[in-house]
Amino acid sequence: MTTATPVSLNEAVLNEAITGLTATPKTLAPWLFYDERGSQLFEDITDLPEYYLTRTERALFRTHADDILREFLTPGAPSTQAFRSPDTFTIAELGAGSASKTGLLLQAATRLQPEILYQPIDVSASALEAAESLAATIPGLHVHPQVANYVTDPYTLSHTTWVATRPGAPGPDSRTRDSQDPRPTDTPRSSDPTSDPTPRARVLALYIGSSIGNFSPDEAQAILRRLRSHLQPGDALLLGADLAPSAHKPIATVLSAYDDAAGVTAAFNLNVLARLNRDLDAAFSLDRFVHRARWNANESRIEMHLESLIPQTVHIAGQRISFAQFETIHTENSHKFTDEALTHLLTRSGFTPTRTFHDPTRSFALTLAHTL
Ligand code: AVI
Repeated sequence: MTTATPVSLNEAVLNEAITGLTATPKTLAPWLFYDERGSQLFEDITDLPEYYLTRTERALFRTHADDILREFLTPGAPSTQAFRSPDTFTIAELGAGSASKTGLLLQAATRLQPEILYQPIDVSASALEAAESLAATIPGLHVHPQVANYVTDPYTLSHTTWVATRPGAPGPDSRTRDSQDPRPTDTPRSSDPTSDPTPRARVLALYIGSSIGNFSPDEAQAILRRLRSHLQPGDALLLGADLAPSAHKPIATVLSAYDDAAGVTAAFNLNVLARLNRDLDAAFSLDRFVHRARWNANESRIEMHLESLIPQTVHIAGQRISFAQFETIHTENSHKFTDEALTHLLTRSGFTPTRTFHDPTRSFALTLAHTL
């Protein structure tokens, strides 16, 4: 996959369009989906009856939020009713979006620790505004957002509690801090006020939503290795991934999640051409292409393509792009994992998987992996 270079967005769209559409086979990178219209269509997809991923992962958070935190803080310890966190911790999230599922975990976190710092990282500033608004509904939650592309941009993960750690410096939560809070911002907070003035917090990093599936195996490893380099012993990753078809999960179920009856995924896929028309003044006729979703068993992935219904030529920024009838533009891969493949990916990225939470039909997995 090609990612946006640090030029203007329109230039990045143009580079991607020309590079991808003059290649053989033709491709367009999936980041092109997510303009304003595409982001709305993706939100609509997550509510579709066929798109089981979001609701299954949400149900896992609803059922297991307390177990996930207990396992993060005390790996392997038996579940006891009266659990107290042995350490201070903070929660970070790559590609947080609006963080609607994460709210369930954050709520559970505030039952263990009265104040919790949440560090969402996302390329979309408007999505982060929605993540920030969680602070209004979860007492004790402090949100420190970062606008960054976690694949290409630098990002940071704080290992301190939510208050400022340098005298006089604004704290990580300075944008969201409750104005009623009586503590001065340069007062570090710790369960033991006489302890280290910059108390270390363990980090639980979330990478959920099966976003990992949209990258090639090498790219996925690079993303996780980079995340691992920000983590320290005692930290952990919670990875959410869609599972491969199995005896409990027919291929047809997976395929229909990417080819729904209402045509929302088709509209999402075709929006990439509409975006090229809008952003680059290209001249794609959307009714001359159709959405195709295919299962590629060798690569264990759903592929999305746009197929040209007729032979045609389209002009983009002075370039002629010719299509044969039935020729496709490959727009997305969505890898589906076995538990073994997830273990392999995590291990070679420097993590030790410690526990996996499955839904009853083993459609989706939330895997907790420690840094050890
Ligand atoms: C964002 N990502 C995890 C989605 C997926 O399922 O691969 C994107 C998507 N493409 C079509 N439908 C949803």
